[in-house]
Amino acid sequence: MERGKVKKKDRGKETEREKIREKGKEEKRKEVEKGNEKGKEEGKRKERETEKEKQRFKGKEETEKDNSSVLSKPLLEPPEKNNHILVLGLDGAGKTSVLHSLALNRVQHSEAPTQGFNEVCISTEDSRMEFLEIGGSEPFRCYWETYVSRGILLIFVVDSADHNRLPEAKKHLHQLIETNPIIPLVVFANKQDLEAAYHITDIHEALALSEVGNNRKMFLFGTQVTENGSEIPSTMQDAVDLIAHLAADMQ
Ligand code: G3D
Ligand code: MG
Repeated sequence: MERGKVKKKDRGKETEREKIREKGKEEKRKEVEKGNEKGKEEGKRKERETEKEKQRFKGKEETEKDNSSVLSKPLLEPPEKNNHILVLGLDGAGKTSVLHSLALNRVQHSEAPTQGFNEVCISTEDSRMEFLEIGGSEPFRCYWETYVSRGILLIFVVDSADHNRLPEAKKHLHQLIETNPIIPLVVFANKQDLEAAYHITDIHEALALSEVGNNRKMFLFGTQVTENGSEIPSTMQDAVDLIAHLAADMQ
């Protein structure tokens, strides 16, 4: 009897243990399912992230492609060719901004100072012009004279509002034109949008352009690069046409 009772008790305990084991298994199963769900969610999230990343990358690639339509090629080594249209002037005058705006036919400010050389190609209906900007800061100025002696046209850009540096700009400009007695000169009196900007007649005087030489073709334009994406002023469009003519004459 005792034993039977014990057995019954034992069986009871066994059933109890059985129930606990079952409950444990059930909970574990639920945990695993929950885990799987979480895993699936995590997987989906990662997929979404990768897709977003791909889209971002594609966007970046497209932006880069768009910018490359400017055909701007920053070079660290001096280029070999001789038939460049040179774009020179002190650092910060706006050489890159003007050049990119002319190439795109839309205002486009530069994003960083030019370190070295910057080649830009502009194609019009009947010509293809290769521009070479050389950095305007001290370490790059030693290249100016070398290139001006083999260039076909000199575009000299000045910041019309930077009154203090106009004498320095004038000194460099006159050294350059002495190096090449026939190269035509186009001066861009840039940043005309700024209140402090000198009018082009004052720039003509400040740069002593009357002393440039009677046998040389010389032109002066007021230019401005204002809001990114806006249309370039008509004076800048006229300047491109003139540059194309001058370059064709020199080829
Ligand atoms: P550089 O190539 O001659 O060194 P950048 O000059 O084209 O790099 O321009 C130098 C700075 O002047 C840039 O500003 C650029 O946005 C600004 N700039 C260029 N052209 C004009 C203009 O016509 N008007 C005004 N208001 N600003 C101009 P950050 O701020 O990038 O230095
Ligand atoms: Mg530059």
